[in-house]
Amino acid sequence: MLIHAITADVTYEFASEVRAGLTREGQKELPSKYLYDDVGSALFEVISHLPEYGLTRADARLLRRYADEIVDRVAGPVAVAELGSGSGKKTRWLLQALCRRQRTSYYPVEISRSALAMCERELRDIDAISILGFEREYLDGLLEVAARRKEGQHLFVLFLGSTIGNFDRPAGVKFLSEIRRTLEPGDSLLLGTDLLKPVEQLLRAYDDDLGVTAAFNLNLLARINRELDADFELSEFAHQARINREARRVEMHLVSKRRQSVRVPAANIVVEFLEGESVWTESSHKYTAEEIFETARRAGFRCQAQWIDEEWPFAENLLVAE
Ligand code: AVJ
Repeated sequence: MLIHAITADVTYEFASEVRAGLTREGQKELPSKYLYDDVGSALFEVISHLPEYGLTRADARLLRRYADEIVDRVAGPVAVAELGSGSGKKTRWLLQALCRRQRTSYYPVEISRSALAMCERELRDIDAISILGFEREYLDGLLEVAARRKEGQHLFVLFLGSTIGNFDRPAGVKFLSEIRRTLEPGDSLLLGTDLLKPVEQLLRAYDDDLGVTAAFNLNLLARINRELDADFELSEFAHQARINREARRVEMHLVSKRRQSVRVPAANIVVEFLEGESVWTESSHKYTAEEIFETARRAGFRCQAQWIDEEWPFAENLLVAE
């Protein structure tokens, strides 16, 4: 009964956000968090293995190579909270380094139940770890973790994989400030950020030859069909990656191949598309290594150290709450 009530509530929220995004004046939009249902999370996992998409491997390489150095700079003893843990694979190196130093509580916070389950399975063999997952939005989950903080314990928050890139720059600062508000001075945040790179490389990374990113993007329409009873004709929409130079980001769009109308009964709308009109589904902002210092400062942190991958420009930034 309770589970049913929660599910109904989540569907209602999805329906109202779809309604708001598809009926807005001008550019139609859908929130990128809805890309990650079970199918979408599995497709992203595949994307992270594609030759064109080096981001996840760069992140993992840095964590593996510098785990001890990173952990040495974090004030202890700590409890670890990870926002958007995904499969948890790359977090292993950090947790192992920490667990050599102390017994460690690890709290992954994830909206995807299947990702959370995968993460718990992936990491439970580490010595001296205890894992408690929260199926929550990031800030709600972080508040729950903070409420469990023990006397004298610091929090070490992980926000990896350049998920921050989904926010535009002002919203990114706001989000980091909200994290900062739940922390105490001296607590740490490890922030992974993908760095600016040549346009060609970025376009390939978000429009791979195999079409996995296209499937990842189109799955959002398939999900609306599944969960909201809509009648999107997937073959009538095309995946597109666009560079927005002023905003220094890659955008994913779904472009209508013709003039068409689509019914979304559970959102109580009929949506009209012109030929060539798009729905904007995700942004991936790219940073310079230098701008992270200012971004951190504006959110109440100090960037204490930075590690950069040379093969695929990507930075791990260790921020300390001031
Ligand atoms: C998981 C948000 C970091 O923006 O690069 C990958 C998601 N979208 N390919 C990104 C994504 C298309 C990814 N993040």
